[in-house]
Amino acid sequence: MKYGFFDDAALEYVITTPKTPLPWINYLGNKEFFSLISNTCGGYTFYKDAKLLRLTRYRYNNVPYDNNGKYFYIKDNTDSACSVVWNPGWQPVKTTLDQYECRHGLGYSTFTSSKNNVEAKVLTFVPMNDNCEISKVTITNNKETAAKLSLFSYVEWCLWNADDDMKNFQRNLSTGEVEVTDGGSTIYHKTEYRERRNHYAIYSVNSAVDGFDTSRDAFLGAYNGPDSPDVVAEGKCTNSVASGWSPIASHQINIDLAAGESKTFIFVLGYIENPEDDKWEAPGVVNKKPALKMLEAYKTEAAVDAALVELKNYWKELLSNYHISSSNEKVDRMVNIWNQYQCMVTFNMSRSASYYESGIGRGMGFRDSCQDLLGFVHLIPDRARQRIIDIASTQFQDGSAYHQYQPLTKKGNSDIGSGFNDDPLWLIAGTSAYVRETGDLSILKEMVPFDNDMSVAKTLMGHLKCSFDFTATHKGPHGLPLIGRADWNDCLNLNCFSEHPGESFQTFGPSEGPVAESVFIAGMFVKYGEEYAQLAELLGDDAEAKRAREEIAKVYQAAITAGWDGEWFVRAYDAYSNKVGSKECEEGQIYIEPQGFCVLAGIGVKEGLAEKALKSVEERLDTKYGVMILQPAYTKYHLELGEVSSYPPGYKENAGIFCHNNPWVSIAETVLGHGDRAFEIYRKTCPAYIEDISEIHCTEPYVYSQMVAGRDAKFFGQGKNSWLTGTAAWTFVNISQYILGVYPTHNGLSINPCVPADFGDFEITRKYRDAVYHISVKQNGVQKGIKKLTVNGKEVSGNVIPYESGVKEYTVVAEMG
Ligand code: BGC
Ligand code: IFM
Repeated sequence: MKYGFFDDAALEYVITTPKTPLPWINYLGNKEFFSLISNTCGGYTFYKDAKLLRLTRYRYNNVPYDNNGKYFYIKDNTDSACSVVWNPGWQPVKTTLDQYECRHGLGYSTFTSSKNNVEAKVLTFVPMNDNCEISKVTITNNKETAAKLSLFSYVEWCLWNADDDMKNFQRNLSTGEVEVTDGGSTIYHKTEYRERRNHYAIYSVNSAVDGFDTSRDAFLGAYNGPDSPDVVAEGKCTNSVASGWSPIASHQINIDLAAGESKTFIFVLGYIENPEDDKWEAPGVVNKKPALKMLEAYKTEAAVDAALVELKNYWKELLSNYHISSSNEKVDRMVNIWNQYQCMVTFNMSRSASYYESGIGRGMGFRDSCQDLLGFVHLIPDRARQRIIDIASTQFQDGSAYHQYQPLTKKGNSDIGSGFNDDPLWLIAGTSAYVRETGDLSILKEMVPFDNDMSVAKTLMGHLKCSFDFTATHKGPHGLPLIGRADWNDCLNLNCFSEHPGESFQTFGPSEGPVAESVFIAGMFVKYGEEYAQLAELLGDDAEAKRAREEIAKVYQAAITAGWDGEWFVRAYDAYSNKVGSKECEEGQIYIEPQGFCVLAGIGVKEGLAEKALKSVEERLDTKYGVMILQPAYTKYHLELGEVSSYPPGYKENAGIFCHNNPWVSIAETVLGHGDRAFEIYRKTCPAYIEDISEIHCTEPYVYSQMVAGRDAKFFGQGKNSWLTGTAAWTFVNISQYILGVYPTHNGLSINPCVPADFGDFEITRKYRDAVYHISVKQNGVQKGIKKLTVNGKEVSGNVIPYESGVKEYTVVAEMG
């Protein structure tokens, strides 16, 4: 069952009922000011950092799930006998609407609804160049007679630090301050201004108002929620000026409309950082000059419309960096629009703010953001460059790293600390992708601090060496990399030995520390170690490249011996040196991660192990909704394995379908030339392909979710944690670089598709460095292999289009065969 449809021409997903199985959200904002908005107008807003600079409040994990937003209420007083209150997004009043449509576009959302022949259109977006969210609200009277209406706006301020707002609200109940000007048209949220932080927020409308409210209790009534505000029921605001408690901003505008008449209002919710240090207009009165400048810019419909055009053009230009035209509508839709869009959202959010991540827990993940880079580096290489430097700045001198950092401060989060032993290698992955994309070797020579301390800086290449050496020097008894607290699988906590009552770790392993080892990190080391060696060569350091390859060879050997279980790769060795993910185990005999990652790294291909490993995946882990992370699911808690066994079977890391590592297996299949199978794996988790089962999948049909419940779960096929997942980047890498086969190398684009036999011919336009490539692939019913490659009319040998500086257009014809 579907709850909407894709409008590809408009680059939008159209939701036709507010009652989707879960909130279906969109993200507004491209630079520093962001909002989340659901299909019922729920969501919240922040500047740069969802924890530290939150403008509006949200109540997570509440009932209903999607429960506080930036709402507009329409009260129809035309006929007192049937006076009705409704919202264009249906929530929070939930009056049944005569018409409802929500369109989520790229960085904007629109709502078109009507009730009793009154229509409301709300367009909401964050413009490219200002820290504000604009809502353009148009009300039309489609009745045959005049209409008498009142429009109320509503936002609830969060008093900036969302963590404090939840945990130390006794303080907040006294700190909230507002200021109201222009008869109520502009409301200032100036809490904290007093503390010389020099920032404030505004909510303003470009028209005279009939009143306002800034006290939540006055607006809602002390015993009501946003679904039944007293003020709206009464039709009369109270002009309340909040002092402490819970400040809000609400405007009342009474609107008389003749039959057929429309009126438009522009609301601006903005963030201001006063450039003139702590300038008060008068004691306690905010300096409003910057706010007024912002409001002036969006006063007219023409200005708002122009800002929307600018936003749409930005996205069109961005997405034109990789464009496919094939006979497969769903692939085109995901590649050209939604997958790349989701990659950009993960660039902005990492794992911080979604409807499932509160914005106060996780910030920017070291591992996560490095992987996200793989999906957006071709879109915004300059910003990717800065991101790499920011991430590397949170690394420690021994190569390990803070697992997360805060977007506002860019400092490592010491509550979470370090110890995830895959982290260092992801820095190589991200940097190598950037250098392959741009050819910019200068980044490798940039001086980058350790733990943000410039007195201990090294070049970025020096950081990568620390990353490489961290793994090379942290190996266990089988010659495999130590796992530390966990590797990519956060829940595989194999060093839980100290919790064994009466058992000493020393009984089992070397006295200096834990011995749990990861075959997955071995796969990473082989893959990204080689990428490190290539970077060393590019810098002319052949000796370092040679040394690196010697180290890689040792780990390769360990992976195909101690890391091989007979039919598939072992997942790990626990702290007692017992195998994890082996036929010897009672539960959790096979894990997906080492199968995908080792094979994509090329491990076991020439030895014939890779084929076997992927066959085992197909036989043991595959389902109609994707490949599960492990089987058989853990049915009981294993202290020696940790959190992985804490989930009920079929959920999350315990045998869920973790969408993130499905592309690893798909890529691995392309390494072996299996186009049909690679695409089958791609298709099973691809949102556009599962739109039809939205009632089962539940999450948004235009983006990937972190996890789909596995076969053992009660709700097999149900998605969870949509949007902020490395799945976005990895699937884009998979489809664009491996299945469609346009892969950036250091020397130029390589063309080597691996597609299903019946995929058909296709064309790709790809911007790369300063040129545009028009690539036409004649598939000839073949899954993999190029028999002829012609570039600008000349045949070239091999797969790589030699990059020639100065050539701006390349016309490429690739004949498979
Ligand atoms: C996993 C969660 C887990 C958490 C632990 C996350 O990455 O997805 O399931 O609870 O890590 O830190
Ligand atoms: O690898 C992690 C990621 O960093 C956060 N989400 C879950 C993944 C698997 O545990």
